[in-house]
Amino acid sequence: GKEKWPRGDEKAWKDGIPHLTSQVPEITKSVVQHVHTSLARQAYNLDNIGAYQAAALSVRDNLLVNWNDTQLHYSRKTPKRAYYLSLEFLMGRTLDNALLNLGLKEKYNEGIDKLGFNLEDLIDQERDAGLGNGGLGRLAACYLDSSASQELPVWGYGLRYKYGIFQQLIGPDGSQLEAPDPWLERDNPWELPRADVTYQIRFYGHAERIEGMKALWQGGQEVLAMAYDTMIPGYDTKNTNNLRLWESKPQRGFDLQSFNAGDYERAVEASNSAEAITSVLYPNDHTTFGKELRLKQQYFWTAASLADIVRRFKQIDRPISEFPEYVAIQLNDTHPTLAIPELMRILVDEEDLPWEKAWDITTNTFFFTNHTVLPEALEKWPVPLMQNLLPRHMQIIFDINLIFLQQVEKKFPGDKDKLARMSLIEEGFPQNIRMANLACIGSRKVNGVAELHSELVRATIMKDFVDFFGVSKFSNVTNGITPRRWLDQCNPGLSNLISDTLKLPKAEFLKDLTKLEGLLKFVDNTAFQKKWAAIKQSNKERLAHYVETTLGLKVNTHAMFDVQIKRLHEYKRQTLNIMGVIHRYLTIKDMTPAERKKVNPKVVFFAGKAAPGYYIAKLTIRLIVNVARIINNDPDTKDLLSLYFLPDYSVSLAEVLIPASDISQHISTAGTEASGTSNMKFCLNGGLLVGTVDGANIEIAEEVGESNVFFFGHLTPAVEELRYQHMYHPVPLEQKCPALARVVNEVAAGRFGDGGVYEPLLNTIRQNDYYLLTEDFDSYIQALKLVDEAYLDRTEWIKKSIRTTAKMGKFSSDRAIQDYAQEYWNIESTKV
Ligand code: 4GP
Repeated sequence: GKEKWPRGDEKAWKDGIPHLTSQVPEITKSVVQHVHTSLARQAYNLDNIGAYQAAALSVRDNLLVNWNDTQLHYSRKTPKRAYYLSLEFLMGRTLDNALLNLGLKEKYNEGIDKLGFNLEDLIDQERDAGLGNGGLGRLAACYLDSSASQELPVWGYGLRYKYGIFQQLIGPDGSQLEAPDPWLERDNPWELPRADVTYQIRFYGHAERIEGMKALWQGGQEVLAMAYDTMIPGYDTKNTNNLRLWESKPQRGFDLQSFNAGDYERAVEASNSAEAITSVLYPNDHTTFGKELRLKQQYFWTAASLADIVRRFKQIDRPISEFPEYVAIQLNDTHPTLAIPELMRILVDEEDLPWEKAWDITTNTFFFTNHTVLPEALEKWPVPLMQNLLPRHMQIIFDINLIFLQQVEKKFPGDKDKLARMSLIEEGFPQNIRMANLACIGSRKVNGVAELHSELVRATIMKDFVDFFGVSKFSNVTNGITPRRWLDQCNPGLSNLISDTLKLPKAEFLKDLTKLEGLLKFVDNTAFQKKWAAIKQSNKERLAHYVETTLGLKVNTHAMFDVQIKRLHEYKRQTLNIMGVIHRYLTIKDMTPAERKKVNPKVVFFAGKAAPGYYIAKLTIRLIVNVARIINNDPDTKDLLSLYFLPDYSVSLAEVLIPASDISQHISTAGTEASGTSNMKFCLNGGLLVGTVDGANIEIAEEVGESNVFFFGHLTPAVEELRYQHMYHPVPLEQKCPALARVVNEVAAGRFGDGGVYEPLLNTIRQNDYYLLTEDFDSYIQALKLVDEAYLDRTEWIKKSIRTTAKMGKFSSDRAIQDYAQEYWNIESTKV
């Protein structure tokens, strides 16, 4: 039926609604207006930063038109919605991506040009939104892009950290130094503060049982959560979703009572502690810390998000029992697991539901993704800490556990060990809460992020739960990446060439990446090969230009570019790579001039941050930087081998590095890298993969064919036995792997500066060798030799490169999100 106009003169309202500014004169007008009004400046005193801000505000107006329509559409249609809860969203820059998704890049280019600025320069003014550590956070960002692009009603929920991932500097001795990342220092045009969307979040206090399973939680401290919304535009659609980030604030700015009592300092302190909750992103990945502030972050965020989700559900006026028919919540790792007891608290204590009914709703609402099987990453919280900070949740967790263990006992009578392993509580001093166990039993489905990883999840950390629940609860969704950012935006030359060659508008393959297969027909076309190679070359030059302007170093763009970029971690084995570089250096040094003439010149790039407290990882950076200093200045070798550590790795830097690679390295010890996503990005951009048989490398090889990847190293099933051997039957390094021994000895002897400094790092190889460098080094060197040989036949190489790109369709995050939408969330797209 016809809806009633809500208030006032309908025409006055309708006339005032902004529309898209899609023509150049409108665009220039809107930018100029923002210069004058929002920035209070004029043409006379406008620099690139100001021009960026005005352009961003103008683009934001466009996003808002779509965003408003989308939100209205969703509230009218009331489709089932999915919510992606993630402590990290590593978004990178927004302006370029927004223009691309809106289809307005060319028009803005023209408009900005007319105003005497250059759009690419303005794009470079933007600071990355670095609200994440690595893979897990960037995956969340890709999933938001894919959800919006496929017109799926999905919102993200996270925290608005005042300081994102730290800035990495390299000190005079080559070590990593950390500086804060004040990314909000300038105004952030992409966020909408919503002072009207706030919730009170309680900490501490006491919980009293009232009747049955119900309790009353009172007292303690209350903190305010305020929403900031970020628009997530879909590509080639009006649908524009939302990412809602919470900021913590003191209840009333000041504790009025202490303030009036003259205790000014205490009042300020209270406000400090409330604000501290969302002040910094924890810079560790793959480890847990047990810090109270981190637990506060987790509860603050899940409680605010759930309050918001429940409020939205209530607007549609359906009985609470239908909650799972309207709401699906994806838990991105165990960080948001407190959402499970929090929903129980809401349902039992506030909605008055019986426990069983509440548990039924809860376990039909949540879905849980695991991102790593590394034991040090399995989240545990001390019971006393939880008891003190969240007394009611501790009760609920104990209750869930009691009921659950009774069921386990019924199914496996007398199996005390099983009971102990499956319990939510790990015995000890203190006792700990096992968050992965809680996430598993509170969720409808559990998934890993690549085939091998999901198998390992079933076979190791979730084994008992597979026995109990049956295997169908545990499945796989292989990760994906958005082709909008990771092809079209970072590599426009390649995207244009593909479009011209396939005679398809870009939207065709950017929305259905399997269309890239059409390129296979052109593999043998020499004209096409030439164009393909020319684009790679210009991307190498773009990277060289970046290195020259930031580090003042000249890069040989005629060499092969070999790239490893990711968080520094022992399991990712950057150490294997740097040892390989040193090996290559020593080998070239040993050669006669005639032999050297045959060497394939190579440039090796590293980038990545180490957790500030991760000593061995930081030492690896220091070694890389100091090796670079020696070999880049050695006249015998410098034309044949050079090495760069690019500081302060970020999404934006990845966008320059990835399209420039000839090969990239993904060389984790088999069974340790859950998936990897940069492997997909490199291959999509025609870089070949050097890697171990691990994570998504395996599925990439399945798609592109093993002849187009360079695999090496032991396989997962061998790893455990090898580690056992290293523990109990150690063989000296000299015997085990003479080639690596030589490299280690050169480092220890001080060839790259004070060798003593690196002893702790070298000892990880000489002793235990948990990550099995000595086992894989020879086959690694062999693989790199095959790379050199293959590179000699440039035409064959280009063909490999084309074939690789052509077969990357599977790795679009659109495919991954469709999997989640259909197999997990049961949501449908709804076009605005
Ligand atoms: C990462 C995994 O290490 C990586 O293999 C995977 O591609 C990524 O998640 C996305 O699923 N894990 C983390 C983490 O970033 O903190 O556990």
